Amino acid sequence: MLPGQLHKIRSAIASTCNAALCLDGLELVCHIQELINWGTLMNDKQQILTALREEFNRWEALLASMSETQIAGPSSPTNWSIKDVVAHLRAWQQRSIARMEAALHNREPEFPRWPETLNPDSEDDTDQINAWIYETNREKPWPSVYRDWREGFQRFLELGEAIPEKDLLDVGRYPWLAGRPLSFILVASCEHHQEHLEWLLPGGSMKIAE
Ligand code: NI
Repeated sequence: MLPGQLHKIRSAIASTCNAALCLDGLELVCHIQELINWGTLMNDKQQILTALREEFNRWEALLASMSETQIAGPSSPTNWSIKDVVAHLRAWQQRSIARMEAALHNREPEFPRWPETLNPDSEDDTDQINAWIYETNREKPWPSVYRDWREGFQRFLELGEAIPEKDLLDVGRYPWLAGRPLSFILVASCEHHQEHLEWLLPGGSMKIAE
């Protein structure tokens, strides 16, 4: 998919459901499914996991092609470094991992501690949460940010493998998903990574701070 097409789809999503770009899932993906016709993919565990692995490999290839200086700087609140983007993806992926762990252990999700005044499931708070994630991670060294993101992604894939397909696809399986199947969480994380990667690649808009 061309970056322009993706941006158009993102705009359509934003206008039809007011979903923020960086939520980890629930409101957003139903519209993505309609617009990108992910219907087939959404109903096949191995296709979802293959798409996630390919996305992981694309990020790994990009990061391997750059020096630490290129990745880590320069950085400002309106122009994130690639390190900031990876830390942003890692932060939201922690919530996605929490949902997958909950599904595996048949319990409620135990989310990472974010500011109690902000609601990660509300678009109204997304900008503030993203600013908080940025400030919280901006001083961390790249090797640490990279390791956390990489290990998190691998854990996410392991969890996807460990959960039976029927549980991933069953709409009513997990009450805390409010009528969505767990597969939405996998696809949403894949899509979030894809979106930020598209912005970073040549021809992308370099609009990385959302
Ligand atoms: Ni984002």
